[in-house]
Amino acid sequence: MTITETARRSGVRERFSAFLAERHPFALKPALAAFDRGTEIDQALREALTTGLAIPETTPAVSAGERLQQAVEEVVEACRGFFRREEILDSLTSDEKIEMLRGMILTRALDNRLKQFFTGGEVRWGNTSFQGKGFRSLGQEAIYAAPMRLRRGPNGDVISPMIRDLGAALCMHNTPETVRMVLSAQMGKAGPPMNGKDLHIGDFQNGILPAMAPLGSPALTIAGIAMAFKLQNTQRVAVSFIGEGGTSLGEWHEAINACAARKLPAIFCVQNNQTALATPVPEQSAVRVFADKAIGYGIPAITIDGTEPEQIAAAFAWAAERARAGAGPTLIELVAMRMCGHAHHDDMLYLGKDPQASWSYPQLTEGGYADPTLYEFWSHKDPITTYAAKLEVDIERWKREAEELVEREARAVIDAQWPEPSAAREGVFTDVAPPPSAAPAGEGAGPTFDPKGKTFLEAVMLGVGDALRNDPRTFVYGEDVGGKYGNAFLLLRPLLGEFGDRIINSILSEGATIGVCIGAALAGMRPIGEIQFNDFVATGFNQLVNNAAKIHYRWGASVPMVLRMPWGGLRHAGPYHSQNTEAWFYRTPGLKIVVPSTPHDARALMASAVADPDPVLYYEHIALYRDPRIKQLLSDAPPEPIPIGKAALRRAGKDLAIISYGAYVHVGMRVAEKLAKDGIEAAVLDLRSLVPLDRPAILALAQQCNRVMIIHEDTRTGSVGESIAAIIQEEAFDWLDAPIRIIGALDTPVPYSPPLEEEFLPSEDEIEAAARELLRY
Ligand SMILES: Cc1ncc(C[n+]2csc(CCOP(=O)(O)OP(=O)(O)O)c2C)c(N)n1
Repeated sequence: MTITETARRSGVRERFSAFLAERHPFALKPALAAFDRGTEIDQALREALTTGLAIPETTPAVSAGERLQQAVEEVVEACRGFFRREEILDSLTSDEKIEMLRGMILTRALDNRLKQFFTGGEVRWGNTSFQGKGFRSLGQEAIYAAPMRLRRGPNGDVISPMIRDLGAALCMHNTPETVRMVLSAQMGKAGPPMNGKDLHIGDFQNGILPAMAPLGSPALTIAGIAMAFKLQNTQRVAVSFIGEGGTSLGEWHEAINACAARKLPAIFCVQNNQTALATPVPEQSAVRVFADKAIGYGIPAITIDGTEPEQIAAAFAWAAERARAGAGPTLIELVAMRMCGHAHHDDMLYLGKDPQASWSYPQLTEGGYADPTLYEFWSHKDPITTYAAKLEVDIERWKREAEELVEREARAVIDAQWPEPSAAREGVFTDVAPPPSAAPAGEGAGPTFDPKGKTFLEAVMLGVGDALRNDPRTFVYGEDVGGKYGNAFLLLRPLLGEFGDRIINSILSEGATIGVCIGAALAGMRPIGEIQFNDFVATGFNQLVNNAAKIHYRWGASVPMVLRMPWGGLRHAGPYHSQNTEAWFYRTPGLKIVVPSTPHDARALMASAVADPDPVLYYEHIALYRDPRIKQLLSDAPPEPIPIGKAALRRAGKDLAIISYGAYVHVGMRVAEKLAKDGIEAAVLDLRSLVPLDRPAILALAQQCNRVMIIHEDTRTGSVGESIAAIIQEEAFDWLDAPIRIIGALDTPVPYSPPLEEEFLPSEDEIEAAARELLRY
């Protein structure tokens, strides 16, 4: 790296020194000396920082020389990055500079108008004013510059603004529609993309992933979008924004780690605005600077002034170049200060007095919780006035124009319709298929059990193989699924030869597994995620219930992903490898759940799940994997998909309805056979899907048999069985001759030792006795 013309420009030496002192202080002296001499900086650093001392290994099998060389190369690379950013700075055109200035002005005009909406009472719902809920961005408008050199527009890069990033969103698509979208989101009016269902902003068509309140979650969606971009080889980049408080969230760390480990094309931006909601930086983290968090993930990072748009534009352009070149993610920390409350209602508490919307910063008064010393310092660094002064332009006319534009859109929002109340019921799922009809006994049930057939485990594998073969967008992502291994049960091993590059090891993180699938699905892939044991889904819970489940309802996008959930007990595997987690998600609107009980259904339901436009949890019972009693001969060709939501009547009968799913279908069948010996005809309904539930099949059977027993392996309280019983008693009470009986496991964790687990689980004998008692009622 030689000193270029760019590096000779005024101010570069100062910035270079500051950069080194900030990130690589021990390299400051030699690097600056080389800079002053005009000699090769790389070589100078290598000579100065590499020592010939004979040091033994640093840690087992790692030589000191190797470690030192890595560290030196890191500094060399960082210096190259600095000069590349200087070149980019040099290349910013006057049009771009004017756009950044006007973009910041528009951002502030919009923020002011949101504040006016909050205080003004212009929008009324019935007899009361509706203020809306919104987040302020005063002091942080320079974020407008971040996407300046990204690929903007449809099929370009994708950013995930945090809740207050109006500026970044405006830059991605600087149009009156975006202004209206922001205003409409706060005011809950009909209009894209939220149509009143959420207050956050976004426009995915134009590369703006709608923001989420759970602050860490979108970082994982961004990791998934970056994964898709890499698999699609499109040279697109995905960008995550978060506040310094949000960097304490595990999901954010998981996202960076997932991207770093596979060098995905992503950028992570931390906006350190000095306080989270009310928690100051020193109480949030012990790091020196937030950029240091990157060290833990082996990616480069920089800390820059978050009020300097040119520095910001150059930093993101450089990070995007790295990402497009396959060098992986970069962390950019922007330091600024929030010059307003966290949200409109918080201005009063932060500043001590509710301010009027204004072009200049409000006074901090006594009683406000903002730090007065910091506030005083940052009040001299208003990004709009400083940049206008730097460009030597008069901005009064642009302020008026921005105000006029914003006002036009605000008026349109005031006049806009409220969403139709009925819309509250719509949009949980992408497809609006009518409820399926009950399947008559035997229909579509697949072949009979045959010891020469395929196991349940092989059937799941075949289903995954069908999906990989049929659709190049499909890939598998989960812990230990790839390489030479093929998942914890070796289920995927037969597929590794043919599809090894599409069976991808995730990092050890359920949040990342699920989040990456969500993002990849949004970006056009068809991911099949795997949770090694469904018990561990708890550490990815937020991604399922707050992200995957809500996207379609909130802003209309489909999330076509499948999440495989090896599941259940009966194997003496203890409290963390045996649970039934289906009820956790059964009551979360937005997630479909399938629970196959036979090899045929396992393969056919995999086909349906992969083809489905919504997130589908695919529960595969581990105790069925190698159960020789339920093998089935399967054809080479993929089977007809089974519509999700269609139950199967495994056995016809008129005396008792046994309703079950998963492994307990077979227990139900065995009990029915025993009862048949006494002339009792018990029907067995295999639900096959829990969401949507085949209500017609359940109700028809209840009406036909007049006695209903629901059996499942899950613990009893709050179970799917209790929910089904409630449906039957509400809708088929008149047909019942006896109370509905629900049999589930004890309301305890799953115990390990064989006698304990057997006590915990409902036994065949217990179920048979309950059935006979019910028949006697
Ligand atoms: C996971 C999560 N926990 C808590 C909150 C409530 N909350 C909203 S904003 C906020 C502070 C965020 O601070 P920071 O990440 O620094 O961003 P800033 O608001 O300062 O821009 C909190 C705690 C949330 N939205 N999400």
